[in-house]
Amino acid sequence: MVFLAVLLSVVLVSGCSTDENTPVDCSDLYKAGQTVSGIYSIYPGSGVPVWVYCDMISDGKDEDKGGWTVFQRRMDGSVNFYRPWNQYKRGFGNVESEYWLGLENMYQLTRNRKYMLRVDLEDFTGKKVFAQYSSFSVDCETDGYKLHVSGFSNGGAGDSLTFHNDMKFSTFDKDQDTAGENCAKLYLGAFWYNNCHGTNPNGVYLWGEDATHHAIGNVWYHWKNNFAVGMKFISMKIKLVS
Ligand SMILES: [Ca+2]
Repeated sequence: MVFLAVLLSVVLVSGCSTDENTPVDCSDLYKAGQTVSGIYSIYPGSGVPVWVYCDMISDGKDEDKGGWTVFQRRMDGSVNFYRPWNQYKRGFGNVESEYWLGLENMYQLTRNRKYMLRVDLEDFTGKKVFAQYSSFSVDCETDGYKLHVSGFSNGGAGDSLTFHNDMKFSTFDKDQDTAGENCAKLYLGAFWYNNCHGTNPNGVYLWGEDATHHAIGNVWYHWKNNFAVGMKFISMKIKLVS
């Protein structure tokens, strides 16, 4: 009886640690009335809060506005994205500017919920385009954080990501790409490289166009049909499919 009481209290205590109102992602925050873009804490998996930038005002159809959880962002070259596996697993950078949310968080988010993906791009002349995908998920670490992305629709950017569908994630110290060489080392980034890439969002922040070293920049090939034009701004973000 005493044992049962102890067991019951343990269950109750662990039950209390999970607040039903805890937001899993920015979609939850948006639905709860948070309509201002900015930094929020979310709970992607194990009850540990993670700071993230929520985009609550993205353009597009009405149902596509708001509730976007940004998992990758480049905007001013302030953060070095040439980093090893453990950092891409856990996440790094500054949530106010440039950061990577972390593959484990992305797995935790997408394992139980269905998400769409939007990639926003801006060049150094101020032109803005985007690409959207109706389905996005990331497998667990044992499966190499494999990417699943499909359902492209064009916001002027063209499709540079379907080429990376079903690829595992690679860093310079963990080569899981389909090329004989190490794509992360060749192109100075980290990504779901195939053989090797159509976009390199975690590559070198080029500050514009530079063809000195082939395709090392934070480029999106199918917008410019050019591997030498680095973006001024990139953000990759996901939103719950309602
Ligand atoms: Ca390889």
